Order: sequence, then C-alpha cells, then structure tokens
Amino acid sequence: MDRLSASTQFSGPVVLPAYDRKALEPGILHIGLGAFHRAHQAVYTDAALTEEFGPWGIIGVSLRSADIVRELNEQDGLYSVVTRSGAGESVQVVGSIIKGLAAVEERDELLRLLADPEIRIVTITVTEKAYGLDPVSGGLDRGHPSVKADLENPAAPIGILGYLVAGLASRKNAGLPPFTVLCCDNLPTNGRIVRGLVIEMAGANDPALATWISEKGAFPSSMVDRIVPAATEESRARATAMLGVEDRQSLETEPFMQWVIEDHFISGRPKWEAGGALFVDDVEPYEKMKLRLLNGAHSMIAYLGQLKGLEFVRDVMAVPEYAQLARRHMQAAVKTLDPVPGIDLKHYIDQLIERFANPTIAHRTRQIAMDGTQKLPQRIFAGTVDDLAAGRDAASFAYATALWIAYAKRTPDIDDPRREEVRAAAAQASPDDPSAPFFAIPGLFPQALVGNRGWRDRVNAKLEEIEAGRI
Ligand code: CS2
Repeated sequence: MDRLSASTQFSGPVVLPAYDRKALEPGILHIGLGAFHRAHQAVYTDAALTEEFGPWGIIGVSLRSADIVRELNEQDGLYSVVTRSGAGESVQVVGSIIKGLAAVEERDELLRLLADPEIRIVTITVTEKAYGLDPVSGGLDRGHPSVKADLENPAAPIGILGYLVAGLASRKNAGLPPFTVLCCDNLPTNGRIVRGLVIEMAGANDPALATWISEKGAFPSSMVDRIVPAATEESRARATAMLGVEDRQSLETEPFMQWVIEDHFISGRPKWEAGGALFVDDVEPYEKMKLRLLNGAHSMIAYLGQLKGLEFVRDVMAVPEYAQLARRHMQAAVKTLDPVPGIDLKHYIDQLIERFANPTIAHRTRQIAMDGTQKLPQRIFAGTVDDLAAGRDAASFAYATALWIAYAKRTPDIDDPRREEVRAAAAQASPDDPSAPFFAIPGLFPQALVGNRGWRDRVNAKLEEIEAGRI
C-alpha cells in the first residue's frame, strides 16, 4: 500500500490542509515531537494557518527518537489525526509541521535553527521529568543527567534547558531578540518555572546572558488539554483504512481540546484563536483547574486501574463504583480552586466524566501511572495542602495518595525517574506506619503534609483498606 505523502490523492471524507503548504515558511520550532504535540499545538497551528496564513510552519524536534522523525519526513511531514467518540469519527490530515529533526543526529542544525531569526517561537512538550527541576529547592537539579551534561558542556547540549540556553546565547551574540519560549507541559505556572530554570542554567556559565534573558525573554505560561493515547497497531490500521494510504504517524484522540495561553510573545504568533485557543492575562486558575481536576482524577483512575487489573481508563469508568470515586475526588478537589473566568466548574467535571468514559479511546492506565513522583505534587499534594488549610479533612486526597503507594509497593519495575528511591521506600514500608518511607523521599511531599500526623494516618488507613481489598 502507498504511504501518505504530499502527492496523495484522497477520495473519502478527509479534512486536508486548506492552505498552500509549499508556501509555508518555518516560524516555530517545537521540541518534543510526541503524540500530544501532533494532536494539539500542531492542530491549532493548522487552524491558524487556514484562517490567517503566515510564516508559522513548525519544525518538529525529537530530542531522543530518530524513528519518529524519519517516518514523518518520509511522509513529507504529513500525518493524520482521527477524532473518535461514541457519536462517530472523523479524520484530518495535519499540514502545519514542515519537517522533523532528530537532535541526536542533527545537533548542529538544531543549534543553527535556534539562532535563526526566522524562528520566533519555541514550543515545548518534553514531559515533567525532562526539565531537571529540583523538588527540594524548586531550582535546577544539578544532578539531573542532562542538566549536569549541559552545564559541563554548554556548546554541545543534549537536554531541553541546554538547547534553550545555547540558542538564546547565539541570539544575544548576534544582536537578535530572543525567541518566545512556550512551555506546553503539565506543570503549574509552567512558563515561570522554565524561565527560572533557563536563567539559572545560563547564569551558571554566563551571568550576562542570564541578565539578558531575564530582561528580554518571554516565557508565557499555557494550559494544554487533549487526551491523546500512544498510537497502537490497531489505531494505525484504522487510520490507514480511513485514508486509503498507510500512515505510520497517525494518532487517535477525543473531540475535546483546550489551550489557554498568556498573550506575551516577543515577535508575533499564529492566530491560534482560530482553533479555539483562549488568550488570557493569567493562566494560573486554568492550570490549577486542569491539574487538580483532570490530571488528579486521571492519576487516581490510573492507579486504581493498575491495582484492579483494568487496562484502560474507560474500563475503570465502566465500573460505576469507580466512576463515582473519580467524581467524588473532583468534587473535593474543586473546593480548593478559585473561580475560573468563563468556566462553569460543575459542567467541567461532568465533561471530564464523559471524556474519561469515551468508549472509543483506549488510554492505558499504565501510561498515566508512570512518573508519579513528577506528577503527584501538582495533581494531588498541592490540593491536599489547600484542603487541609481550609479546615477540611482531604480524605479523598489521602485515598489518591494511598493508591499510588499501594501501586508503588506492588510494582517493582515502576516506571519513574526516582524509581530507586520509590523502590527503597516500598521495601522499607513497615506495618505500623507503611507510608512513612514515602513521606521521607526528599521534596516529594510538601512539608505541611510531612508534618501532619492526622492526614498521614488517613493515608495509612486508606492504604490498609486498599491492600485488604476493601476498595
Ligand atoms: C495524563 C495526561 O499521562 C498523563 O499523566 O494525565 O497526559 C492527560 O491525558 C493530558 O494532560 C490531557 O490533557
């Protein structure tokens, strides 16, 4: 069968790029060419180019995998996004990515592009663990493998921060303005965090560069949302059947998508509003809402699913008792939020229950369960602190925490960058205070929780119930 490419002639109802791809010039460098970016920011950019064409093509960089880049380039940067729900399915070919680039094979080209004035925005989806954020200090973790390497050898970076610093240094030396850095990972105040880390890394070798970045740089925060499971053979086969050609980079996702962005760009931006993006002065209430309601419940569902042998989120949601637990957690978490402009939070929760239950989306609980130490602080623990401070008992948060601990104890091959510490905690857990070694992992839990005996007892009580099979 033929492969998807710029010369494919489609027959079925396929939505195609409605602009002249040959005239598309690059303006965005995206780092982290995974499924999420391709089903989210690239789709918004496609909509923006359709409504207001401009030099906003994307060069998609993968920091680790060269395969994804090769496959995408074999298809002239094209791939399909299949949107599925109980109401039906549709397929769109996305044209906003001009080409892919593998950092491990083309470091010099990547450094050249970062210094190229054509590139005005660098967007990022590299997952929480890639930044090298020290959970204790809140600054740079100098022991993080790529942070360490990039501090020692700034001219030949391997990590996200090293590349950003090297690119910004070239711009400064060339008398150019910085590129805007737009973080799209699930971290609270993500722009502010990345700004702090970039400035700290720059300052370690070049204080003048750090000053320049802090004066001239722009790091708007953004909240991103769309459920995009990793592609499977089955999902690729479905796309191929819909397209009539083979697409090795196809993705399946839900109809829902959301992007809320602080409108602070140095040298312009695409008209992402065309795809429904919302521009606001302060993205924090939206981020908190999404992290504590969507991602918090998602993690809870994932650990529950893993403990109960349920492979997909939809399987967990198909058990009424578990769907009720997810809803109850969101009803508890919502009390820790401030009002979110333009959002009816009750409706948002109803929508989440429906999204999680989408019978056509196969989102593995195992995928969401990974990297708990990187996810739980903003998804569960921050809300716990606020709930307790408001005089409530944070019981649902204790339950979510106990689910992770039970999962960690039962999963020796746990997928987590702090795996050794988590395994050691699991091995040390004693019957009288089984969560204690987890609370002792440096920087994982906020001090307000480490010092709260009452809440820790609640975690232990929940853990006992879970391990006895009572929930
Ligand atoms: C998920 C997220 O894998 C995970 O941890 O909770 O990737 C989630 O699907 C997205 O944030 C939805 O926008």
